[in-house]
Amino acid sequence: MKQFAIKQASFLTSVGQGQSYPAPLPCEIAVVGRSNVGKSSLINCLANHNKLAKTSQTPGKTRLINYFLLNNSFYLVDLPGYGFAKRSKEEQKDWGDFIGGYVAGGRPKHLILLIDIRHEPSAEDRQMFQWTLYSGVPFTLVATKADKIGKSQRAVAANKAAKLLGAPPFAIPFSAEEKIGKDELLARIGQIVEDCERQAEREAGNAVPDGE
Ligand SMILES: Nc1nc2c(ncn2[C@@H]2O[C@H](COP(=O)(O)OP(=O)(O)O)[C@@H](O)[C@H]2O)c(=O)[nH]1
Ligand SMILES: [Mg+2]
Repeated sequence: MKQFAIKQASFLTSVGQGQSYPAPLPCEIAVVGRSNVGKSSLINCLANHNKLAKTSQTPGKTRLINYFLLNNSFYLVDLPGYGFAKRSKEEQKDWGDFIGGYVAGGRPKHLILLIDIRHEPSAEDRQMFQWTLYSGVPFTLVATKADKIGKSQRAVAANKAAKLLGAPPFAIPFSAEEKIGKDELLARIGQIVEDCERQAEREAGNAVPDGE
């Protein structure tokens, strides 16, 4: 099978709470996970671009939904992270309303859920996973920072993290730093994009022309 490649990547826009979203495309894939899990690094790695999405040593900086346009055909979306301890209850509720509204609103066709390969999923990771199930949006689990553990342990640790989340016990071990799992995740994204485009064509084909 021909490897799916990212040939073009650009930042499109940031959307804050209450602001309007860009015109939809057939495929929108959102990257979800706690602050600092490696969302922005994963996007940069996939896009072959060091500074497309801002990475940070300081967790919890991003309060915006960042849209990236890839291959001039689909959106990859960097969602604000959760689990930032210094946030007030009010801020946490705002985050929940914003992201919950986004996920339930029908825009994302697929969620890439990130968990740290080294840690047991947090209560918030598990809650996010429950939301995902409830939303019905298909998802792929990715276990980040796989370079931090030995090669022979990666698959086991990734699958264990997925299981602890309450998910089917499979996650793709991934490292932005060492490009581990990049080809596997790109192939997955290629499949998702293709499925979305097929679905869009079907919907266009089924549309009843005016006056009939
Ligand atoms: N070792 C290692 N560190 C990573 C990896 N991905 C991200 N990081 C580091 O984790 C921190 C948070 O990454 P970032 O992408 O900003 O996380 P985000 O808050 O989820 O967007 C940064 O210091 C990154 O350099 C990885 O694959 N391996
Ligand atoms: Mg980020």
